[in-house]
Amino acid sequence: MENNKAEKNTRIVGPEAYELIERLGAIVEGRRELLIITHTHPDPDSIAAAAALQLLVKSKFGINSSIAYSGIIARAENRSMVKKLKIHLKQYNRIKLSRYDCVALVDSQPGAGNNVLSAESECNIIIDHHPRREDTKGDLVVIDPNIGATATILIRWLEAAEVEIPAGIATALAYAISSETQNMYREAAREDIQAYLSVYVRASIRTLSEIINANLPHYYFQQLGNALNNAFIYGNTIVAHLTAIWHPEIVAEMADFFLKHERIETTESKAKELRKTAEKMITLGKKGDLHSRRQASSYLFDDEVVRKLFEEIAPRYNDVNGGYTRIIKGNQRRGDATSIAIIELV
Ligand SMILES: [Mn+2]
Repeated sequence: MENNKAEKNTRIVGPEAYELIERLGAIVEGRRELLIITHTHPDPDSIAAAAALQLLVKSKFGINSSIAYSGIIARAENRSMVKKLKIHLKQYNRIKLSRYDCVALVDSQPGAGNNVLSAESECNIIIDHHPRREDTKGDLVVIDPNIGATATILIRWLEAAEVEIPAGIATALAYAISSETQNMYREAAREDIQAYLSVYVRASIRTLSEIINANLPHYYFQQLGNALNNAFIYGNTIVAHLTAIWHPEIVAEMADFFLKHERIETTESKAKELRKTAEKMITLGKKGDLHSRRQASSYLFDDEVVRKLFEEIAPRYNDVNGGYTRIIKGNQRRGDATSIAIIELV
């Protein structure tokens, strides 16, 4: 009974969708070309949302667009997603900016740090599900932090605009929602589940499975091996020494991997506190005398961690003073938008 009631209250195509599409049309109509910007290192949600927006403005308003990212597509799953679904993304530094007279940003906001736009950058259209930043402004700003994926907003619009979603884009959107919400497991909104189901029936299940089970390159296993060998638990944080990394994205991949550990629930602010302690501990470890060891024990409680600190970790930093750690942001926790972090020893 309860379920039925909720079902009626939440519709994929809400009346507000029609109004927003009309406003979108007023912005893009008559333009030469739209530039759609994703994350610097685009994740499935930003890639799928960009592809869906591209489809919407083309089908509904006849406007061409390009999708651009400024970093690299690092994860094997994401590489496989754009390759298999033939989603065309351009390198931001290779495009001619003067060609575009309208700019959209998906799954982020100017100045958020994970995209090429600064807070002062002109951006016409912003579609996102992260908490609204104070200085976010544009001609059309649609931000819904109660939704688990930007892809969900775009699916709602495509349906309201009665645009047929081809299998490739349906597959991208389905993968975006499932990866963003960890298979609907992590605080997906009812809208996300409904949107997922509506694209899932149009998606290529085979391609979806090929993306999820993408072959992982050798460096992934090398990095994972290093991380596993060097990681230790401190409180409810995993501290992992990753040695030389192939690309910054790999750190987030490792952080995601370690999030499966039952004791990990560190938030960014806790990680910042912990960082101070970690730096202090390494300083004690470098001194290496009995007094320092006792001081460290009173903080760390776990003898094995103290041993590891004094015998394995601290000696690595003999030649440097300070700056031993770096905080890596992992995925954002849905619902309360707390950032999960992992501390890396550099
Ligand atoms: Mn997202």
